[in-house]
Amino acid sequence: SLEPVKPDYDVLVIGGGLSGCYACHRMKELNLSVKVLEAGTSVGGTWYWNRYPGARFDSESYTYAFYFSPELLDEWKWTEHYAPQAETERYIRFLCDRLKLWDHLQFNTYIDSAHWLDQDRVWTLTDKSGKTYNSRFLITGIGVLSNPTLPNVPGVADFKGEAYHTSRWPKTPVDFTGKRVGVIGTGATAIQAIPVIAETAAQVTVFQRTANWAIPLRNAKISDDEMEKIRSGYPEMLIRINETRMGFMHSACGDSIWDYTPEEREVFWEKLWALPGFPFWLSNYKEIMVDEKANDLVTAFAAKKTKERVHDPWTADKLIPKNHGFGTRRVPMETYYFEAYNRPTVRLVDLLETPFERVTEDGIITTAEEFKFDILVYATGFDAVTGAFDAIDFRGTNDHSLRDEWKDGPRTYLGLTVEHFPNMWMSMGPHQAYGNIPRSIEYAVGWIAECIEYCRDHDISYFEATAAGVQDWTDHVHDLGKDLLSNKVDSWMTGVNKNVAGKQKRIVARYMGSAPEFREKCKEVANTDYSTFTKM
Ligand code: NA7
Repeated sequence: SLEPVKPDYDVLVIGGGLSGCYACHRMKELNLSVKVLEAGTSVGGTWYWNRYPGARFDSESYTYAFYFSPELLDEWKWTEHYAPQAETERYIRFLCDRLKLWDHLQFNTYIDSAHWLDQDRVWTLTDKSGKTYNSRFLITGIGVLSNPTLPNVPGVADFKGEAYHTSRWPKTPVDFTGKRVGVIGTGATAIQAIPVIAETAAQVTVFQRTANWAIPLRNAKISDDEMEKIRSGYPEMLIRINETRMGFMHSACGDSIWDYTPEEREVFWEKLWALPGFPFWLSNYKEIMVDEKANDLVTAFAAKKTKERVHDPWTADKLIPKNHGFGTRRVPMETYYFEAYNRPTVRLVDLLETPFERVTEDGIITTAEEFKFDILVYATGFDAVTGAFDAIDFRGTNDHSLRDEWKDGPRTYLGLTVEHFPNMWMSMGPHQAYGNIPRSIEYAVGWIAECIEYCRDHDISYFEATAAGVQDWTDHVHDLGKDLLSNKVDSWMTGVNKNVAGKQKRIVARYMGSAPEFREKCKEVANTDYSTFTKM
């Protein structure tokens, strides 16, 4: 029609996870009208969808929350060093209560398309039911790992028993007691779920394609005394997590592996191994993620650790990755994962030896065997990073399609904006610093909020990344990643998903400079009055 489209809102936010909630808060603070559109029936994003058994943080709870409000930090009590899903979901609901976000959140709203109307300088979003929403500005908070994928194996729809993707887990807990369970996948999710499922199931068969390195989480409860200490330590903790490369509390060791004897390395690695969580990965010698020789040494140490824990030698050997070195894919943290295979009820099937033929009404057939199951658990991961964007038909100026724009890999400016997509900002889009995600979200959304405030205060109704900006940033991100062993391996971190057409080729999905460097770059741009953007 020729009638100009008036925005219903100043700002629309897609996604009611941590990004969406914080964006909502910041927009409210600016007195802008804001609506958050969320597909689920409530808030939480990742922590709403992933309620599978064993789901929990791999990072210390008290570093994985928002730090913007000392009051909120002070009020909240974590009960475990690595919080389980239910606690995190409660935490996010607590944020919504305290920040009075509920009225701005709309659930059961799955956005299909987001189109920019050039003439009106308005974003118009359409949900699955055909309802539309218009705004001046658009923020995406659609997640890095939010678009789940099922295996591309024939017959997946034929199975008549219970079947769940771990990221679409039902709210009523699944009862595994006495059941024959097939688990597909051995990523971070499966590694959390398998030991818990094995506690009650009659039989667990794990179908593994690629083994993963995993290290002990060593979770523990937080006592009231400990929580008091954590609370009084928040100001120092904030300084620390702002300094580290990935926003975690663990700093890089910085030492060269070649300055130490094999015996000294062994002592150092034993020390790191005994620590809870990430240190063995993040605080290791500086070469392990870039130098294959160094990586081989740490890989041999990790392999020895796995062998010691699994009784059956065939299974132990299969659980040790052969095609990628330690740390080159996202390292899952585990709680008695390897010991689960010592139960007589748990069996590993190597899909490289005996691939799937099909899923049937009552089980799975591989090239070697027919399996009967009551329950199938698909821990098969996500169309990651760009996948959540591909699921929505984003159209920018002159009908530019984001899917087309990114078909050979994402192209962004600061990981926050895209050329041809004016007035749109991404929280946790590709080419952003990830690491400790809530830290990254707090920074990205903060930057976006200041940018929108600038637009408001300067009557800017058109704000767009330039071709030059996008080229520079994309080159920079590629450059930073070129020596990384993790960029030479297939994984969700390199955008590879064998179940999705067009996702077989590796891309540079993540910014791999340090978080402080990322923030510095973004700050420089803001400090020049966003001079590297087109503003009208
Ligand atoms: P991941 O880490 O992507 O793991 C998915 C797993 O599912 C992985 O072992 C895959 O094997 C396996 N998979 C996927 N498709 C198939 C088919 N078709 N056949 C057999 N096996 C398959 O996802 P997660 O949910 O575990 O973890 C995601 C992130 O969440 C994690 O890294 C943390 O950051 C939090 P493959 O490796 O592709 O051979």
